[in-house]
Amino acid sequence: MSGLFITFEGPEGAGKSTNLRYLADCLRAAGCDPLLTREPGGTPIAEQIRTLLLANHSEQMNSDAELLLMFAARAQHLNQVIRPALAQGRVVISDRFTDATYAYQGGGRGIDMQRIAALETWVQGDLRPDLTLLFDVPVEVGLARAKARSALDRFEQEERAFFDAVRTTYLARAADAPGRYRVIDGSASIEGVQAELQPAINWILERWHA
Ligand code: Z5A
Repeated sequence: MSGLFITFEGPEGAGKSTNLRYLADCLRAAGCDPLLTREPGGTPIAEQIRTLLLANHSEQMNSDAELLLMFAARAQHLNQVIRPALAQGRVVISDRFTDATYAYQGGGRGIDMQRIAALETWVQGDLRPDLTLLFDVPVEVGLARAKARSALDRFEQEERAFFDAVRTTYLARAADAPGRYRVIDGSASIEGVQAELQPAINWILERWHA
């Protein structure tokens, strides 16, 4: 048995978490019980790595160290949570996954994409999301939402150019593989975004029933 692996991606404040809850409610109403998780994180060990990654430190975190910590957390998450749930035939929905590594560590930090691809293959083998919902918002809209919500974490304090590169990388990846991605306009009203999600919800339910 093999489940469905769905990922939510986008720059900060794009509405991933808000819409993940909405999508999960729609699936539950149709009788499907998705497993909801997130990256970095998703297991006790991976959540400890998340705390380390998001905290503001007096010492600057080296970009390679940041990249390797992302994949260390991912290895734990995949083996403890994602793979077992998929093997049981469940719908797994992760708030961020490896597209975020390409966008933030590749686009934002400037790490060679081939290096990321090598780690992706090492840690994941051939496992890739079946569907990725990319919530796209202009950088200033997303950052304003993040600032209004809570104190900024280590990533949210980056320069404007960093966030521009993150957004550009996400959109380029979606354009390269349109079969896997649905790009959602995250700057629309909450009701407008939810309406845009309906085809994806139907897509998931059709495959879950099959
Ligand atoms: N990261 C990385 O660098 N490499 C990796 O491989 C991975 C991650 C996996 C943690 O991610 C950080 O880790 C992240 C990238 C890095 N960088 N940062 N920061 P995270 O997902 O935990 O953190 P986040 O991106 O900052 O999430 P977020 O700010 O919570 O964004 P969101 O989930 O997309 O948004 P939200 O919580 O649903 O909404 C934000 C606010 O906007 C909230 O008050 C909502 O009520 C409001 N909102 C949402 N939608 C709307 C609409 N449509 N209209 C108006 N207001 C709205």
